[in-house]
Amino acid sequence: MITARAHTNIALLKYWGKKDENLILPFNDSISLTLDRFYTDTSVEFDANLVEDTITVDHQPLIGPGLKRVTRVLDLIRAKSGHNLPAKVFSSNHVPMAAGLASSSSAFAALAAAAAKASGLILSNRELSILARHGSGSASRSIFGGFVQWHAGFDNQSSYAESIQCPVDWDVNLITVLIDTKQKKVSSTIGMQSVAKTSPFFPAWVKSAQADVKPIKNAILNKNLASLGELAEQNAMRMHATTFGAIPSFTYFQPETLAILNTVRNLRKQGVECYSTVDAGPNVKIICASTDNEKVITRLAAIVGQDRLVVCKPGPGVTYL
Ligand code: 2P0
Repeated sequence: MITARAHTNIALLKYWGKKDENLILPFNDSISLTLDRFYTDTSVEFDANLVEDTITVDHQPLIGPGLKRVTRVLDLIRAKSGHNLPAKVFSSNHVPMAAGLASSSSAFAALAAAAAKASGLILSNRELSILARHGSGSASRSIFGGFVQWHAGFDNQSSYAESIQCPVDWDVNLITVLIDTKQKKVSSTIGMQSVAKTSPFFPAWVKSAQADVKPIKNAILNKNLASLGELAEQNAMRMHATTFGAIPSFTYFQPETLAILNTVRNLRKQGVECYSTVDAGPNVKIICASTDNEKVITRLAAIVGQDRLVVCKPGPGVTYL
């Protein structure tokens, strides 16, 4: 039995749309920060005595589309290692209670790492990233810690993530604002499919996201928080603009999302260097230096309450326990 731990990541340059649905190849590169606070532990054992794969997530048997994705990753590993044994998988997510952040990124990164090792395979992080990608695109990035780039690529082998900077040796952290902890109505998978097919803004999104790759990477390498934050916020707003143009139109924003976005802009006008990003849900993540946390938290706590704010630091890549 092998146990691996992987941490969730938040994209500062978003993955939003697949050019190949089967292989999970994105239209554009994406760049993320792996977080220290939220992670998944997954144990895997291949056992000839089992009749079929048994997958338990947070003490519940996994069913539906999630199960199909896990089986897909396990099948790839079985094919690679040349055995056909059923697997027992036990996974637990360590995120604040129903935070709406139980991201598939940490789940599939931990699964790929644990299952590959349990099969006796010795794989590089790049190979693990490719395997994790088949479970969920964003999981390709959670194999690595700190700042990470997922190269879109053009086929299975060329679409992988790699480290930009780890450890992160400058002061940048991320404050998560928990606005709605319920399951979202439009999943990321469905949302990105819909915009890629129907939103006239989608081609402009892909073009602008790909153009952001170098500037965002440079901002990270130059440890330039203002440049990184501005580019990340613009990128997130452009991603969400595609949803308004979709047929039918939809949005992940809720009234509190807009209130937080405005507050962050106002804080900036008052000289506090803080920037927002929003994923496929209503929660806002704020990028700032830890020296500004108190100012940001005081203002945000007045809107949502202190108990809905979680400060995250850069986290590590996948490890074995
Ligand atoms: C990201 N998101 O780059 C973007 C920004 C959500 C918004 O990656 O279909 O769960 O499983 O590949 O990885 C969430 O999408 O989607 C995501 P699939 P995934 O973080």
